[in-house]
This record gives sequence, C-alpha cells and structure tokens, in this order.
Amino acid sequence: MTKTISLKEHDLTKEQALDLLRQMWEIRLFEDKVYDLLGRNVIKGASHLYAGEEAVAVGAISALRDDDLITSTHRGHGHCHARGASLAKTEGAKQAHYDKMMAELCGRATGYCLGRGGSMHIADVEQGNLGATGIVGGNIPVATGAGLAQKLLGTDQVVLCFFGDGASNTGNFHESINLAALWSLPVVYVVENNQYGMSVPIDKAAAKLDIADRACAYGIPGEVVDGMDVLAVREAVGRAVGRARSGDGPSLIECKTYRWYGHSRSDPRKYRTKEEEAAWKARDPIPNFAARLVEAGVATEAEVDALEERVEREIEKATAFALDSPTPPVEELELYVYAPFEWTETDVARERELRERCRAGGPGTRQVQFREAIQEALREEMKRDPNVFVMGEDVGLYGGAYGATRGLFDEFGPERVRDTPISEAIIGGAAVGAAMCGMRPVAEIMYVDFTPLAMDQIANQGAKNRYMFGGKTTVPMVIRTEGGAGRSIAAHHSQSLEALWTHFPGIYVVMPSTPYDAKGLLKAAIRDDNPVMFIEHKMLYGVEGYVPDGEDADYVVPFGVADVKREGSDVTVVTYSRMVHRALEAAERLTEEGVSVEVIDLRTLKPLDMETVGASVRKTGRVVGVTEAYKTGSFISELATIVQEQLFDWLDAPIVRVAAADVPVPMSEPLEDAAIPSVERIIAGIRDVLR
Ligand SMILES: Cc1ncc(C[n+]2csc(CCOP(=O)(O)OP(=O)(O)O)c2C)c(N)n1
Ligand SMILES: [Mg+2]
Repeated sequence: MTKTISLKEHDLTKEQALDLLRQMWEIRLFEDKVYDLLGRNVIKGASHLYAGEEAVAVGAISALRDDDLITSTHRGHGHCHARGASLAKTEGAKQAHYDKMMAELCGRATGYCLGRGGSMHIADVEQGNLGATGIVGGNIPVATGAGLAQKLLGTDQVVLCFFGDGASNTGNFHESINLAALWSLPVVYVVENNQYGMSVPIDKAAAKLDIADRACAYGIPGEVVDGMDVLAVREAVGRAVGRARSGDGPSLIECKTYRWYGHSRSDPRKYRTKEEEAAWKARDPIPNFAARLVEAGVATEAEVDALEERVEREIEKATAFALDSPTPPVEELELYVYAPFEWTETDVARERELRERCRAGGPGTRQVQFREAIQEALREEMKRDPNVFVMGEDVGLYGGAYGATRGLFDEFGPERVRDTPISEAIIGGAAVGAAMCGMRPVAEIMYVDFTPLAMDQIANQGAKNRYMFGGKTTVPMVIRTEGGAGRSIAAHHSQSLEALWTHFPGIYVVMPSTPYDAKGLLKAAIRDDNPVMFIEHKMLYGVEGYVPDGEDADYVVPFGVADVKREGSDVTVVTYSRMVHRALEAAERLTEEGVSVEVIDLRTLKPLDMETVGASVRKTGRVVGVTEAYKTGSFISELATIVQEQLFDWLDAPIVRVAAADVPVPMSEPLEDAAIPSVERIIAGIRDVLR
C-alpha cells in the first residue's frame, strides 16, 4: 500500500503538490492527443509517447532549481513538458510552452525548434533543456560535457540526464559515467527502466536486472526507485541533486516504470501480455497520486477533477495553436546549419599580406616547426580566453602522441589540460556538451582513424544540434586529430578520413600544410562558433616555416580562403595538407620541361574556396586533384564534381584525380609508399591532363 502523504514530511506546499499532479495530467493528455493526431496523420514522423512514465519526469525535474539543465531522449515529451512547465511562472507562459511543444511536433514554424527537430529532437536550450536525441544513448555524453562545463565555470548548477534501460547498454553510458565519476561532475543520471528497449525485455538485454547496481562499478551512489510514485522519484533525485550541487559528484537513479502505448504508434505490443499491462496500469501514477492527495486531505475531489478539466482545455488550445501556425518557409531551409560568421575584407587582406611576408621569411617573421605552431596557437588562445581548455588521451604531461600539446600542462595545470580515459565517444560528447554550455573545448582524438568511435557524438550531436534545435545553440568546439600515412603504422593509424567529415552539414574541416597556416587556422577554429574537425598530418609536425612575429604574432587565417602556394598557367593542381609539398615538388620538376603548374592549397575543405579554384581553372583550363585519401568517395572526387558543375565551359581536358589506392594503408614501407601519391605519380597526373 502506498503511504499517506504528509506535505510537511515531503517539504511540499499544497500548490506544489497540485502542480505535480497537474504536470502529470498535462503530459498524459498531451500524449493522448498526440496519439490521436498521429493516427489521423496530422502529426507526421515518429513520436514515442511518454504516457505511463509521467511520475519520472515530473518528480525528477521538480527536484531541480530553475537554472539547472536537462538532456532528454527520443521519448522526450515528458521531459520537455515538465522542464518548461516548472519554469513558466504565469498561466500565459505555461500555455505558450504547451503551444510551442505541440507546434514543434506538428512541424510548424512556431515550434520550439522552428520545425527543424520535431518529436525526437525537441529542445529549449535557452531554458536549460539541452535537447532530446534520436540516437539511443546519444545524450548521455552531452549531459556529461554540460556537467564538465559547470565544474570548469565554477557554477553550482546540476545536469539531469534522462535515458532508457536500452540506452544503459550502450558504450556511451559506460564511458560517460566513468568520466563523470572520475572528474566528480555534477550530473544525475536517471534511467527510465520501462522494462523494454523497443520489443526486447530487460531480461533479454542485460544479465543483471537492476541497472542501478552498475553504479558501484564506477564508485558512485546508485538507487532503485518506484518510478510510478512521483514523490519517491522527487526524493531520490533530490538527494542526488544535493550531492551533485555540493561537489560530491554524479549518481545513478533507476526508476522502474512502464509505458502505456507501444514503442511507437506502429507497434502492436505483441511482446507484452494483457495481464502484465493491467498490473502496471493498476499502479497508474496519476489517479494514485490524486487519490493520495484527497485521502490526506490536501485537496478535495472537486479540486482534483477541476484540474483535469483545465488541462484538457489547455491541450485543446495548444492543438489549435499548432494547427493554425504556418509551416517553416522553405526558403529558410539552410538557415541555422552554421552559426553566422563573416570574415571581413580587411581580415582577408591582412592575412594575405602576412601570408606573403611569411612565405618569404625575413623581418617580422620567425621560424617554427609545425608542432610548435600548434602549441603556440593553443597557448595563445588559452591565455586570451579562460573558457578554452584542452582534453584528450595523453595530452597532459605526455604532451600528446605527437607533442602538439607539450608544455601546456605545466603552464595551465590539470583543470585546463585534461587527460581523459581512452574513451573517444565521451571525448567527443563531452566537448559537445561543454561547448553548448559556454566553454570552448579543444579535444584531441589521437588519430583520425579513431574518430569513427566518436562519430555519433561529433556528427550526430555536435554538428547537428544547432540546426535541429532551431538555431538556438552553438557548439564552438575543435576536434584536433592526426591523419595520414608515412610512419609504417598501417591501416589503423595512417588513413586520411577527411571525406567522412566533409560529408556532414554543420561541421567545418581544416587541413593545414604549413606552420603558418596551422597556427592561424587553429586560432581561427578556436574562435569560430561552429564545430571544427582540425586534421594535422603526422609527417608535417617537424616541417619548418615562418610565422608572423612581434605585433602581428596574434593572427588568424580566415576559413574559406585557399592559398595559391605557387602560381602557374598551364595546369591547376588542387590539394591540401601534406600533398601540397609533393605537388610543389612535382611543379618544380616540371618547370624544367617548360610546364607551368599552379598549386592551390585549399587549407579548409569546408568552407571551400571555389572562388580561388575558379579563377585558376579559368586561367589554365586543366585540373588535377591530389589527395592522400582513398580514391573512392574522396573529397577530391567531390571537388571534381563541383568544378565540372561550375566550370565545365572552361575545361580543356577531363579532370584527373591522383589519390591513394583503395587498399587499407599497408605497413611495409614499399607498399605504404605505393599506396599514396608520390611526386612521380603527381607528375604523371599532370602529364595526363596535358595530353
Ligand atoms: C543507437 C540507436 N540504436 C537503435 C535505435 C532504434 N531505437 C529507437 S528507440 C529504441 C529502444 C530504446 O530503448 P530504451 O533506451 O529502453 O528507451 P525506451 O524507448 O524504452 O524509452 C531503439 C532500439 C536508435 N534510435 N538509436
Ligand atoms: Mg526502455
């Protein structure tokens, strides 16, 4: 039997108790309405309904302060609802919140995410709801990163992270909780164990049925709670929030609960028996809580009934608001992919002048290695902006696998130069969450070959959150990584995977070839409000070059400005990173034969400077694209298509691609050499295009 409620014991006023009931009714009736609208095809797409689980979201969020944060899941209406409802202090603000939620589900311009996110990606970042995710478990690292930001910023705000029993079997769960425990981050992990991950019951997905038991493996408190009892959830989460706020680190709270509807609308629920459903429904969190309030004399039956009727009217109003709202204008399709930032003509002109000065060397310049250029950029940006910090595997005392962070640990200490566990997903995800909360992380993934381990976090969350959430957030993070062949370390440490990253909208891709470019581009990347994949070639770290000195030492290289590394009139070679050096050597050798080759270093693949490429192609009429990446699907293939689309009339010959062989990069030196473009192969490519 449930305990009689004592408001005093639960530290609740009557208004607060009734508000918990009201919020649960709001979620229930909202979800019933969504079910109806889905059935009539008014709401399109997937909506995973939260009915049955209301006590979890409402109880947990009621334990938060207004400035705390949440992250949510594909079954996120309840979380979004409770967070928004608890922050809205007037009836008008509450109605506006329901309106924006319903409008978002209906794909309208007035929705929380302006119709970009819909049910599975609903968010209200401006009010501390860092968003839902369609990737099961995808929000757990983001929440952890948001917790890291609170720690670094010195706030006492707490992050509440909701996820399902299914999500607790993803690597994200383990990597996140390990890191949060290690760094004592203020995150409360709330598992909504509704007994199923789609159709698969918990006992077919995990050998141990209480997910909270896993907490002890990470040395944090874990607790199982009756997720059908709003006060039990509120209390357990309240204790965990208290620990997090006072610096005692994360907790794992498992709420046993049940969803009333199928996984999604198309689910006939064949995997559940009628008896099982009936047993859970007898424990319905809403009428049970209402009865307890009446029984304890907190509210009358009439008050409770009036509440339900009022909620019905609110949801009807929200539905009418949504259906009367316009859909987003298609002309605005591309709005919000990138945070706006325009380099001025003056920036570009100044950089051109500095570039020329450094190409020549001499007064006002200084010679450094590529590795030192990276170190200098990091050091200068960390000094300039206290929100810049570095994290990754072995970036601390060791100084990074290639020494690019050497010296930073001594200068800035372990808080701002953070060695991480070998957990690429959480390195990427913590960067996303921290960046969404005002930090400027520079996260190192040791090799580009390992970036696929973090791909969900960087590409699905980091690159897309701004767009999916209606332009209401920015993700100013830099992922630094090392790519390329040349050290006989074979197929897991030698690839050029930039094309994977140029494929995703919402992330820039930068590949410098000289110390000058590396320093200026890295500083620009750190200052940019967009996610940046910054790929350094491992064979370039020892290369020397000139950087501006004196009063020009603090310079940036604007994104989307290619550098003509050598002028020529017969052929345009377009390339980037290490291949720039080989292309220049090829060009030099061909001079002896009277062939004049222009070499364009793209510097940033995204944004791409087609203006510079176009001007060159109009002059030469012949293009060779050179890349160290596998030929199939390489970025140079994309470039060839763009040239063909935009400059076909100026072409005098088919475009030639000189790329790596489509074989995993082999270890043995002669094989490795044969796999990637040599100077000779570039010369052959140039001869081909001249035929
Ligand atoms: C990474 C990933 N794998 C699979 C899916 C497909 N899928 C969506 S929800 C779901 C079940 C998730 O179960 P759980 O985490 O328990 O959440 P619940 O749906 O029960 O709330 C699955 C398999 C997905 N969206 N993302
Ligand atoms: Mg589940």
